[in-house]
Amino acid sequence: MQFPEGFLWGVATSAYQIEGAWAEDGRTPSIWDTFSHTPGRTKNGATGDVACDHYHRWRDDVALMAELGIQAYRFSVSWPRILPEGRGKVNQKGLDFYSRLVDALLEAGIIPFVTLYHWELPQVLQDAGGWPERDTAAAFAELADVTSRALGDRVTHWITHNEPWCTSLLSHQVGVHAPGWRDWHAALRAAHTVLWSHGLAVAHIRANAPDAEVGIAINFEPATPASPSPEDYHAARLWDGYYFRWFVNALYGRRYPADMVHYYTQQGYLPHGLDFVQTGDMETIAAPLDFFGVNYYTRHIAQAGESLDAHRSVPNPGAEYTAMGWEVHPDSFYRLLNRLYFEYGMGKIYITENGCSYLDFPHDQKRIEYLRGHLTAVYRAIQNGVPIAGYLQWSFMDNYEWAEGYTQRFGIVYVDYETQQRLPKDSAFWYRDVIKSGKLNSNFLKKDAD
Ligand code: IFM
Repeated sequence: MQFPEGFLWGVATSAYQIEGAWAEDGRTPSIWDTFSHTPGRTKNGATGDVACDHYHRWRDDVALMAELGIQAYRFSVSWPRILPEGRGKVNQKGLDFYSRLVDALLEAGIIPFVTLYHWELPQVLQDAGGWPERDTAAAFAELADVTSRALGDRVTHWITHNEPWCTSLLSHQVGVHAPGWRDWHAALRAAHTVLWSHGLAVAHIRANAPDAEVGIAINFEPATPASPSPEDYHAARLWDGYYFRWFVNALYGRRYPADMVHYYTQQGYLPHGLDFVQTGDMETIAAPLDFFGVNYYTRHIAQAGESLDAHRSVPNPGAEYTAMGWEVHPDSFYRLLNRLYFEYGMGKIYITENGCSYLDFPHDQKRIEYLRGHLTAVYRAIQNGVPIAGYLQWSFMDNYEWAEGYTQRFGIVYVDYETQQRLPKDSAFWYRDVIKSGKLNSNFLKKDAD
């Protein structure tokens, strides 16, 4: 399987998961510092205080990427490093860090993809109400402005938000991510502010970096009914509205899906309807984009009778599961990519995240099989005409997996947290060879499609 000429091969990380240096050079705490320092919130009480110490080791990390032939690197900026008070006063030291990183990447021939929000809301903004409040969107627009002014002369690929579903529902309704709320109404308000702030940010990036490509990274867990019964079908449709259509429809000018507005209202999650949506918001949210970022790891098997609060995919006996307990299902990825193009007409897609946690080191054959299977799905979708322009593997190196702390390892590069040594796994060399040839040997099996 030969990938098209110019297909971009890269890796991805995010600031809090790798940087460390949580209180250095003027950075103030984010909601993740508060959350991870609160007993009982993360596995073994793990924090991102040190993480991979990338803040001090970035030069070596870029050099290793270059050695592996990586062509694009997606990273995020830490909001409280750049705007320690959330808005207003700019911390030049914070901006300088990212500016140096961008220069080093460009010098190594690696294209930077900058994500503005990968979950590090400054704690001061949380104290003022956080994402459920509209003012937070105005503050985010300021971050977009300041950052794109500073880096827009060199950064050609921008991602406003990473996984708005996680920022809103996972963090305010399910409650396993910072700030750890369990409040449906707040979660739905947060989802709206996040989406609206995305549209505001797009305008700033366009003004400061007119030639750059701008997009957003959305995460998916495509729903499959557990059986062909109408009840299970209905459960899958509900999950689809909750996870997929609420976000994608709004971003693509279709507004919030009527069936979900009805459902949420019936459940009492929208006690005053969509009163938080103001005139013009939906048009701002649907600002035209240059690309659509897809994050995919697993699917969701839905069964009647389960509420969205239970948040549990029906187990699939005999299937392969990763260390996260996520089912390996490349065919759902293939179908998702087709749906995005044939149903929504995305003009250009980047896979902004895809990967798996396995603890094996250095011989991580299961990761190689996972990546091969999912790249095969990408290849098959391209054959159908789906315009996929690149693939950013998650993650370049093992890192802080949020509430899971350091118990999960998503990297193609192993990190020894005692010594901070970086040790490429077999998958890193495998990926290097794929990049070099632009070619893949298939492991697609008919059974994957069942
Ligand atoms: O580590 C996360 C990342 O921060 C966002 N997407 C999913 C990854 C794996 O859980």
